[in-house]
Amino acid sequence: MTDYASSSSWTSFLKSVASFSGDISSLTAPPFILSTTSLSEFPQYWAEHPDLFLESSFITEENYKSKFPEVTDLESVDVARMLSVTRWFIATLKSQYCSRNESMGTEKKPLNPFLGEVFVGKWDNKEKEEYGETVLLSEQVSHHPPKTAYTIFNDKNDVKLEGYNQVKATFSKTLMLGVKQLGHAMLHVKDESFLVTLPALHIEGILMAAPFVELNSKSMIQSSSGLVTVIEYSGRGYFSGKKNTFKAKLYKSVEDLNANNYPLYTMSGQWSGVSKIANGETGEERGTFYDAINHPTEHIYVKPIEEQNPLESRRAWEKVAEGITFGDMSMIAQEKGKIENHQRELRKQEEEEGTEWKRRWFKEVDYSTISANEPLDKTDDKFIQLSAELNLSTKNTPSGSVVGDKDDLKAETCSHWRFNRQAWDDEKEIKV
Ligand code: 0T9
Repeated sequence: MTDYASSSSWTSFLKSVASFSGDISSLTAPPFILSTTSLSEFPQYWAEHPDLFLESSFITEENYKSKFPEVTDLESVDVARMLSVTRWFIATLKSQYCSRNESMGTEKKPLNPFLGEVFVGKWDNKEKEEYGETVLLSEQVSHHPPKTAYTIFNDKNDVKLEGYNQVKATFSKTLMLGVKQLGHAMLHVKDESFLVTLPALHIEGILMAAPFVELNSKSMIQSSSGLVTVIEYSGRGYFSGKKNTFKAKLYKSVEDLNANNYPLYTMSGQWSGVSKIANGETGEERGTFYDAINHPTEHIYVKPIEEQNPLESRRAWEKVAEGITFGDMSMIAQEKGKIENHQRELRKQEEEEGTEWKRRWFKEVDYSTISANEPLDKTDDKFIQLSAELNLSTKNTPSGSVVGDKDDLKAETCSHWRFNRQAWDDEKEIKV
């Protein structure tokens, strides 16, 4: 334990939490709990294992059995791809939810991106020619409330991920921060699509100035092949005495899931450690599913700051980040103030001109007028169809909400952010 917990800056921060309005960015926290990384960078966590991100695209009718040698009862190439996508997803969790603790000792409050902030980079995978380049583009498409849209694509192997992040947070009386994620992610691998719902989480350890994430609830991965995986999370003590545990079940169809039939496979263990795969009916083990310890992450390549555009995250926040590193409150306030004033100036100007900040690479799609039976070319993605399979709400609800539940009934809009590839192909100023 550190003595941060008893510092006056922390106790006064905790007092300010009592009057929390729902907007975490408005809380002024002491420098030691501030991260020098903006939330616009978080989408990189989806691809810090470029091999697993791409793996399903290499699985074919001819080779699928060899991809999971210990799973001797694999019945089809679709199942092999679904296992692969499930493994990729499980492998992203350690980056998504543990990496700040690993690099900085605790979870920290990320920088709150400004409207139009972008973060771009790539994994060039030079050592593996067949991988080609994997590119990440992330853009802050809304400031109030904060929303970050992103895509990660690999043209060579026809793999694309797109999605957006938005959270709703509430402090409980015991100073636990409950967080619901409102966005979703979609993975497209050649002709197959997967809808991924995002788990709810909570931040523990705030009182002790040592915050960390625990996942709750579940995630679903619905494939256009009909296969579906349900992943349930728990923290210490529920499934076992270990932290970061999960239980995943891969079903042949949503009908099997709803009828409580046996899954094809169950995967369980620690997502930040080792997990095993077993036959879903007999429980017979089929070897290791994923071992996070033996899979170091590969970090994204980002251009040096001197070569970055002023809208690029690390360049824009450079001075604020310096202030945080020095623990210099007044420098932080001054440099943050510059960014905020500039943003206010822009908003004022737009209001006077009757214009709006132009989103760079993403567009907002209103799904309220599109139905599940509509021809696919009306939407360029399969969000509606895949949601319908699982009876998921397509409204702006916490990820994983079901049609007719209380969040679905309360929500009014169905607007989601999608990548506009043409806009990126036409991009002249920002390069990866
Ligand atoms: C999408 C992820 C998300 C973003 C972060 C809640 C949180 C902001 C959102 C959900 C990523 O794919 C996954 C991981 C971690 C999530 C963050 C953890 C966290 O603490 C922050 C919130 C906004 C805070 O900074 C709370 C302040 C606290 C650390 C100090 C009291």
